[in-house]
Amino acid sequence: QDYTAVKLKVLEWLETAVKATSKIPDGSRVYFVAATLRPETMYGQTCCFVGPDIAYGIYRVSDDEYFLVSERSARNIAFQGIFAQWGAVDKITDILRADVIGTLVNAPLSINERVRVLPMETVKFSKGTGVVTSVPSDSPDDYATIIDLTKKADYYGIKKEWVERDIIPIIETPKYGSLIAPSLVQSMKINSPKDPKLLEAKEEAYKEGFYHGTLIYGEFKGRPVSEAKGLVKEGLIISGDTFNYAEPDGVVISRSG
Ligand code: ZZB
Repeated sequence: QDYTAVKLKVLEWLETAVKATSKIPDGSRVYFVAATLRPETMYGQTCCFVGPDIAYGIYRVSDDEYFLVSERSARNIAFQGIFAQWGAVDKITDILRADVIGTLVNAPLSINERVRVLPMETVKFSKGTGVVTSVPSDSPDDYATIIDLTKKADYYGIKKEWVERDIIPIIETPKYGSLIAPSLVQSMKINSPKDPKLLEAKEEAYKEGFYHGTLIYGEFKGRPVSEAKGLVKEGLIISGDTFNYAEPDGVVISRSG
């Protein structure tokens, strides 16, 4: 699978992260790195998700740059010429999800420039970087999670205002209007982030968005998604906000690593 890895720069850690992040040299940049298949939707990011029971770490890229990703993906990144030394992983510290919930990060290109790190129960340890950037306008999984987090903010120990951000229309489709994900979640009567119907909703959203969608926001407004995808991605690579991240197919990796 070929992903675009999006770098969300840490602007402010919460108190809970102080201990875990104490080994990061002062003045360094730390990024939550999210794997996406939809670079053209980055305008609509509203938060950044981390999953339960995933071994996360902070990894050294260079003296003043660090990535927060899953342990598993750090080992993949090491073989893609991103870290200082080919094949070598330099972990500064382990990170628990509880350490980083609420961290304030910068979401490149998004209308919501500053977004929070929030919990998502359905993040898989075995896919991407274990960090997911949330686009509730176009991802049914993200929309279903946002609804759940809003309802149960106290339970998750998060602030409502971290979740309730502007969901702006970025892609227009003939079938679902300009908010594909909310439209599908409502019409399919999906009311939990664990609803199995989300798989079908995701496939439908991918298909409609890609084949029939038009970008209605940003620099490439008016272009079909199939065309805009590459253009947005190229811009993000040139600006240094993303890099290509490939994942080996069909490789079974044990949980303990
Ligand atoms: C932003 C985005 C915007 C995404 C969208 C999708 C959509 P797939 O299709 O199953 O290969 N993702 C990435 N890593 C994980 C993970 N470890 N666990 C759970 N979800 C993950 O999955 C690729 C997409 O799933 C990625 O693209 C990411 O969310 C999420 F409008 O990034 B995406 C219709 C989908 N729309």
